[in-house]
Amino acid sequence: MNQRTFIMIKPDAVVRGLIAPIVARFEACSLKIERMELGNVTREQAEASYAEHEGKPFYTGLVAYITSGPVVKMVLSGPEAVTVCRKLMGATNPRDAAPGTIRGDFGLTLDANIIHGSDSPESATREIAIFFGE
Ligand code: D4T
Repeated sequence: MNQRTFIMIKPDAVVRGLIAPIVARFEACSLKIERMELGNVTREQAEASYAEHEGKPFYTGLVAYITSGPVVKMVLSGPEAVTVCRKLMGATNPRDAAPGTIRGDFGLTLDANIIHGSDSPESATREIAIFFGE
């Protein structure tokens, strides 16, 4: 089934000059780039997208980190795009992520784990609304 998903290349990856190699991974899998934009995440967007983590010990740091510098926001589409992108990204904690995945190859720590991708089609719809106003 054709799906859309929301992907964000996080501030640590942008600072380290990893935009091109990360985007290349998605293009290599024939995912279509529908939208792509470099910019900052506002505090309101960060709080809306991480609402499920509010109150957890890492929440404050998470919001501070995601608003700390430019990110690349993308909408990608293709067959089973949500699952395909999650597989390409690898496990949330880069230390658990398999070699060959984006986090496995480029990630260092859980609190700066390179990339975000929607975990379901419903999350994708919600996140695309938050970050692209669609
Ligand atoms: P995101 O949302 O960034 O794609 O990550 P995941 O969907 O893979 O994982 P998540 O929602 O469980 O975590 C969101 C974000 O919080 C950071 N984090 C997570 C952290 O700093 N400490 C923690 O203990 C956990 C569980 C990493 C990703």
